[in-house]
Amino acid sequence: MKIYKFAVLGTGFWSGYQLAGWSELENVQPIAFYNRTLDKARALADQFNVEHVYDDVDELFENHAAELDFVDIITDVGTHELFTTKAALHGLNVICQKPMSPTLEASENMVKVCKEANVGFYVHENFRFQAPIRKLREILGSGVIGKVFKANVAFCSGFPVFDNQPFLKELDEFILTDIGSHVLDIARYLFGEAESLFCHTARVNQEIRGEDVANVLLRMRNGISCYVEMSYATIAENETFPQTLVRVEGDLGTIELLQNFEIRTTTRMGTMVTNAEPLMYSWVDPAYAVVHSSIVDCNRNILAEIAGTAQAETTGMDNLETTRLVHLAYQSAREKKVISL
Ligand code: 89V
Repeated sequence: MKIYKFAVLGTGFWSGYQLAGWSELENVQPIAFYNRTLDKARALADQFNVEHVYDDVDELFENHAAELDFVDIITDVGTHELFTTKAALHGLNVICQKPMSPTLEASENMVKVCKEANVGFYVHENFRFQAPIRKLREILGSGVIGKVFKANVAFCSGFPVFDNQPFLKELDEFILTDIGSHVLDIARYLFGEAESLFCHTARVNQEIRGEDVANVLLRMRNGISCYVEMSYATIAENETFPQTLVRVEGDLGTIELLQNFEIRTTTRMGTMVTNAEPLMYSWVDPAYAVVHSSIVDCNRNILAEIAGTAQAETTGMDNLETTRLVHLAYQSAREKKVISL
């Protein structure tokens, strides 16, 4: 069995979970870690029995590029383009956390650079791999609710996300890039591509730079009206973090993905209840369960393409469509107008 060797760039809050996710797959092995603070790289390396740590990414590539199959980029978004370019020039496949980069132009350039270097480029877009989202799509695909005419995809929370990820406070563009990348991707995964959008944004929390509320109304190419809402300013009796709730209405019925992974499918015959709980690996933090669990399935899907056994869903090329929605949503909010795609 071939073992696929990889380097991790960035050993912050998310990397431990990403690595735990990789450890669920038997044919991968981390070889080297880079972090701008070497001590942090060493601490994670000790945890995952990795020998080589660097605070100079070029040195890592010089010493290990020949034995690596891919890099997993988990650094802050401002470095994604540079590190992707460096890895591609060393002939390595690239996996990058979302969002790809701060601008659409840089994201397009990352896709181009990897294409020219003939390496695979994948965005670690894991929300569409969540167990309840997969199940919901399966039910939708069965045709039980008939022709869909409208939908709502919602991520509205008051979770103190800045406690674990303080850098999010400093982003000029926050929730559409951070959560919009996920939930707009879910909208595409369930309903296909959009033909137009309109967006409102707001900043409720005055201690952050960017917006923490965004409401995006999409008209999909197949005619579905899809309302995608996101908020980190929502104080509710039932805190749903980090779940995305979905409601889909068709001419024969409605599917609702509710809190606690319950999917209720209602037709004129009655309501069918399906439970779609995520797999609870031992390393999953219960506060992030459904997201952490989906890391494994996203990794498996990307690795299958690197190994040549399947096609990855979240290629850079595919994710450019989600990235475009994020940036057009900002444009719509700024210009107060409907944007055609
Ligand atoms: O997956 C993410 O993008 C994280 C979250 C806190 C939602 O899990 O920001």
